[in-house]
Amino acid sequence: MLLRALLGCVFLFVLRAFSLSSNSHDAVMTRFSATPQIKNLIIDTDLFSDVDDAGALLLAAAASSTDVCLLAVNVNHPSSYSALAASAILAHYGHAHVPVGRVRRPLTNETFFDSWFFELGEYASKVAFHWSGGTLPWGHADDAWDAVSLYRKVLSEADDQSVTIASIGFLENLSGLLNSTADGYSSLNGRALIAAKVEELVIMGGGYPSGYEYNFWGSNASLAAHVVNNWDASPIAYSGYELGANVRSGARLMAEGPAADPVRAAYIYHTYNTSRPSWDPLTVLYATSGLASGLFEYGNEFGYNHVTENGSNAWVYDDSVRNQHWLKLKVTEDAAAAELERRLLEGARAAAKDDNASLGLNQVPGRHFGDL
Ligand SMILES: [Ca+2]
Repeated sequence: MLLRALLGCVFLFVLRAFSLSSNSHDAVMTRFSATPQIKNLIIDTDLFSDVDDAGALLLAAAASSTDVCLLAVNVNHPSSYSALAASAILAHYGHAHVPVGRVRRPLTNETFFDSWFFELGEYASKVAFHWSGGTLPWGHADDAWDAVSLYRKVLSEADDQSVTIASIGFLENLSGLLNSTADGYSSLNGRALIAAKVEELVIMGGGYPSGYEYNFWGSNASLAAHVVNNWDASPIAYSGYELGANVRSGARLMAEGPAADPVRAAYIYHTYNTSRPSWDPLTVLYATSGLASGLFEYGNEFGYNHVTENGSNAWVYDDSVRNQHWLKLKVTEDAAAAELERRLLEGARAAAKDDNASLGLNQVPGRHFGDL
């Protein structure tokens, strides 16, 4: 894990090539004749007011091993603790090198307070402090990349049609990417860069076939409308409110997960040992594994999504548009929850095993949550 953290996806590529070459003589030949297809992934998260973003980051980090390469994480909430916590989580899961981007607005020191239900707790600042690490250690949120520049850098460096973007929060950064113009990274404008590099955009937001959901109205509805109504340069898959609302996860991670795991702690801080809906983990699971995961199917054959200026959305059944779909579960909600719990636990245990092997759990700086 530490080696991978140092070398990033170069190590992933070599590992994949070696894996292919070790199978057979024919496979040895493929090492020289074919490039292993790796799915490149960028996450855009509002990690702040719901812990399912942390669960989603765990899944993305855990998937980034043999088939997925996590290129960057952009944060679309302006709290400095959101960016710091993202960096901390990435570092814990062996991705200390992965760059973190931030919104163009000034960062704040806001912390979450559940003024709606007085039920949920704050976790971003606590995870950021106790698990400080990665490219943005505690106190260094201002070192984050400008999210739009980070998009343009990693997209310009990626193979054509190789990048999946998973949006699990607000659409501010993606709106900026869409509006961006040629720079030192690429002579292409945002729309052309997306067309060249993005294989699929996966958006958690809206309801299907129509709805009024937080990720579209909760920050700046006009930016959500800008992205959804103008993104025609790649296929899009939508993960709606109804997909994850009744898929409850986190309970097994809290009950059985490693004591020093930051995402387990985040769920405990946030939920007080209950579980949460799984909007973002399901979205990232689709982004990493697609329909091949066996959990999803498309809810429509054709048409496109439209967002109004107040953030509501409705599907437009235009049979000339064939590259936009909303997702439905192909399995029961309980089965989807069980699969998420399995993956969350497996990812957390793999990271803990690595830490124990290399450092010894009690020697890891900043991790003092053995009694959680
Ligand atoms: Ca989110």
